[in-house]
Amino acid sequence: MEQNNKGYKSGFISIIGRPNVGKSTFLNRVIGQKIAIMSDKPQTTRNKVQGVLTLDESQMIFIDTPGIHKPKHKLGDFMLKVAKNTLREVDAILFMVNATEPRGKGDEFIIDMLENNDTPVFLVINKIDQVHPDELISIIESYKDKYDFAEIVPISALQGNNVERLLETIQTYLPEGPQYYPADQVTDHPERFIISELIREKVLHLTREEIPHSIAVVIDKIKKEEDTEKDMIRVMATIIVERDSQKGIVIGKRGALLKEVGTRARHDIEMLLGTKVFLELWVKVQKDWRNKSTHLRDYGFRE
Ligand code: GDP
Ligand code: MG
Ligand code: K
Repeated sequence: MEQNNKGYKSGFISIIGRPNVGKSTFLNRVIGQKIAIMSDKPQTTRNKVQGVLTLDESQMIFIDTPGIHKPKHKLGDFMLKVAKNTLREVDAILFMVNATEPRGKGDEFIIDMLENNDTPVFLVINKIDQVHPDELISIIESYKDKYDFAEIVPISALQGNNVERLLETIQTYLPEGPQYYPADQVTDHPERFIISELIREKVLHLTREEIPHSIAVVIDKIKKEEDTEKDMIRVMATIIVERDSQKGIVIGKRGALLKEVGTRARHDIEMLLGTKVFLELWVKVQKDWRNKSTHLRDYGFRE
């Protein structure tokens, strides 16, 4: 704890909203580092990722909550439970919606979920760079009576409009508290998770629609190579798919696709860790892993 001035504020802020409203984009802008994975495909972010913003007067710990939606299978149930618990623990909730889309069932589901929650909820209307001010007014109208929002703040996470003001407003809601994390720390132990998400992102990008989001990437080992001249980190990871046919797709002709996944992921991991990386990837078939609760723990889903 480097700083414990009287009046210093700190707290946890959860970001919730339908897939693709811009939660990761916002977090990345605020933290200024690629810690949450951005993608046009929904549900790329499946676990809590914390980004820490340290300012002179406050420290904000952001939680990029997975897209909350009606559960379709066991993993969905699990995610929803994690999300609900998270929402009770935090100091503020940013409920992010897309200014270019009318209020939908997914938004209603989230609003229902917020019932019986004392945490202040901000309605953050994102992507205002894409709408006319009149449209923005009708979006606000369509939400404002649905919940007792603490604040309604329009922003553009992509272009940065009003993001500064949003941060200042959040600060006013935070309790007095210590600086939980050192100022130079932007994430709370997520290297393993980030690395697995970087690999998963590359697989999803390179396979387009052929490989569903049901894949998982498990980091088997991250180890410093002692016997090399330069600093070098060895990362061993396994890509888990559900069917043999998917295994074939991920490996590709003569291993070409897997090799490309490795090249791209290695590049990003090297940027993240700031050292040379040796990446070893395996592909494994594990049928129906999503529905096996016992396996969820192994894949890094914690309650
Ligand atoms: P998430 O699923 O809520 O985390 O959404 P992402 O952050 O992955 O963003 C989904 C898509 O919306 C990406 O293509 C982003 O570039 C885009 N996006 C996010 N914020 C904005 C914004 O303020 N304006 C515009 N025009 N696009 C945005
Ligand atoms: Mg996201
Ligand atoms: K996404």
